[in-house]
Amino acid sequence: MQARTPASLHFERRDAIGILRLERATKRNALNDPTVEGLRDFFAAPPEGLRAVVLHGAGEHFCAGLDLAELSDRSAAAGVLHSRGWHEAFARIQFGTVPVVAVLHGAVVGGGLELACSAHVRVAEPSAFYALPEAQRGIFVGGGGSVRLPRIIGAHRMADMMLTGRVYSAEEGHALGLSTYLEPPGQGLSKAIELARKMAANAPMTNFAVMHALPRIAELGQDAGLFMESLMAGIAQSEPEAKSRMTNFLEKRAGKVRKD
Ligand code: 1HE
Repeated sequence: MQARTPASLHFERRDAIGILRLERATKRNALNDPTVEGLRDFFAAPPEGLRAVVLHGAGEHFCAGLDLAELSDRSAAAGVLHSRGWHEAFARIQFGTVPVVAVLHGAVVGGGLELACSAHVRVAEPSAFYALPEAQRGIFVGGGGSVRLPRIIGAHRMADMMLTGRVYSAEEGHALGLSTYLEPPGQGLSKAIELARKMAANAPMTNFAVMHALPRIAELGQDAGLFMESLMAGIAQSEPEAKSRMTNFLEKRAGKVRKD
């Protein structure tokens, strides 16, 4: 059953594309519990027929991270469970049923950066900046940052960000792989929608393989990785859609690969 989104999340549909907006601009889209639970529930059961999602933020910033107003007098155990709740929500994004493109502008900090890292593709605008101010707040990352970020920029750079409060600009973040598209001001969303449409046009089994097999294969040693790749390749090519797509190309009914 499809979940209702909380007021802090705005959902709009354009055919097979879903556009999900963090809708708490007055608090710089800081992630409170209802928002994290809303993300979890949305990605656990996306609306029927949705093939890709664009995630972006209202106002001047993508996301200011954890809602610090909620960091009350939690016990250690309650803190662990709170972090596990974020893990569950962000895993629903990374290992869900639809590929996700995040549009990054303004602050992409703390839990906001952790959220961005759970998306499959990141499009940045020049206003984006990246930071992990957890050390300044006396806390640690808890939304999967220590697992996902080192795989993108390296543990040494993450340690630098946390220890020194280093802030990376959009250009620096782009060079490090925090984004794979850097668009002119105000054009991130339209680019993300364009990319989402391309994803939505892929065979579902290929998108499944990219979302679920690829990150796991990347964690394996060469021998096991190559074997798992072969298993996934065999499954994907056996799909009727793969057969018809290949026939379409051979019979000149499908597009060629062209550079832009
Ligand atoms: C917030 C939050 C927040 C803003 N929680 N309320 N994250 C941080 O340490 C980042 C803290 N935020 C900032 O550094 C700045 O707010 C921004 C650079 C993001 C934006 O600056 P600016 O000048 O546009 O906005 P502002 O005036 O600082 O904030 C506007 C309002 O949003 C203000 O509330 P108001 O009632 O005074 O209007 C701020 O208090 C509020 N606000 N950010 C709560 N984060 C799972 S572990 C993850 C751990 C973390 O994410 S740690 C990092 C937390």
